[in-house]
Amino acid sequence: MQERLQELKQEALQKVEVALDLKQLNEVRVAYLGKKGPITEVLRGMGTLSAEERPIMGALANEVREAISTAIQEKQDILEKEAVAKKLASETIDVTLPGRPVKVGGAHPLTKVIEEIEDLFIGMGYTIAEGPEVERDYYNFEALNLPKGHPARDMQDSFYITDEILLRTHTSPVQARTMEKHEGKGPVKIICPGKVYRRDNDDATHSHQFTQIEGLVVDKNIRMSDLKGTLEVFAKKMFGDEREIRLRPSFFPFTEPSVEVDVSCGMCGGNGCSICKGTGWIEILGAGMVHPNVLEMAGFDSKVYTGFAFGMGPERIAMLKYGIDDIRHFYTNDVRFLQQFKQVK
Ligand code: FA5
Repeated sequence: MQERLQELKQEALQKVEVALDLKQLNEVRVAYLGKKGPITEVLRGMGTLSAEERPIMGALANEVREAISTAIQEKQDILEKEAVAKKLASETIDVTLPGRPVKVGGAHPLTKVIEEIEDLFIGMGYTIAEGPEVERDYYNFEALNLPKGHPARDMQDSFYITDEILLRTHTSPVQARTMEKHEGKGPVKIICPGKVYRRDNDDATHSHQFTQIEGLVVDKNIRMSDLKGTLEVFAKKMFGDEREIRLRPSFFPFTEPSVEVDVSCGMCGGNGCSICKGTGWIEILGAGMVHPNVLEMAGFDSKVYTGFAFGMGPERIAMLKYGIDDIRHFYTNDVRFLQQFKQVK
């Protein structure tokens, strides 16, 4: 029995020695010190010993248990320290490594152009007005001197929702709504940016959904020369001091007289090239003096008040400013296109 105990001790100590991790060590503990282990087994057989042998054997068994237990505890301390060291090593941060760059987006080029135009007009004392994109036929057409059945309605093919409700075809309804709110009292000095919708076929210069910025000034003694001066400041700030504008007679039912406004071609300096189709001029917006009918319908006395209005497409302005050849680039979210405008202020 004595030999068996010594054998078990050697065996256990060796297994403790070679245990690679805490799991293996625990297996040794269970195997040798557990209730069903061989030492307990040996102790159970002590009943067969003589009274003199029993205490000697009991002491030896306790000594063996103690030795194994101590060895396990020591090994456990070592393995735990190793595990902590390993974990720390695996979690070490190399602070000298270069950081991973975070991709930063930028405002959409159209947003930038719209904000630039807004800032410019805010600097001239305008405020920003907004209106609904789903609009009443009344504000989109009738209040703008375009009664039902008027042939000029065909100039803007519309998306109707009901007979009376449509997706606005231009931002001009915002001027009608704003004038109405003023209840016949000037001055009114607003710009209205926003989305508009037309049943136009998409191509390089047309989109079924695009943006417009409307401008409206109503007060006493507003003249065509005020309109021209305002648009001259706008064109020079947007495109450069060397650029000129010209006004050509045109027709809009809500303005009289009406004009199309051209800016001198930046590519050829006005001499004529393929960009301006040989004319030296590029069309940028429609404008005119607010029609007396429009003023009256909104509650203004057209004998006291006059006004001018203009409407432009920021996509076309941005295309001219940055040499963009297709309006669809604005809507297809190609980051290669968008990234080029990240630095543009
Ligand atoms: C109008 O919409 C008038 N409401 C503008 C106006 C306001 C005139 C106030 C007088 C007084 P027009 O249909 O020309 O006008 O459109 C104005 C601008 O919107 C055009 O110069 C063009 O830049 C842009 N535009 C028109 N149709 C499209 C389209 N399908 N895609 C992109 N831009 C367009």
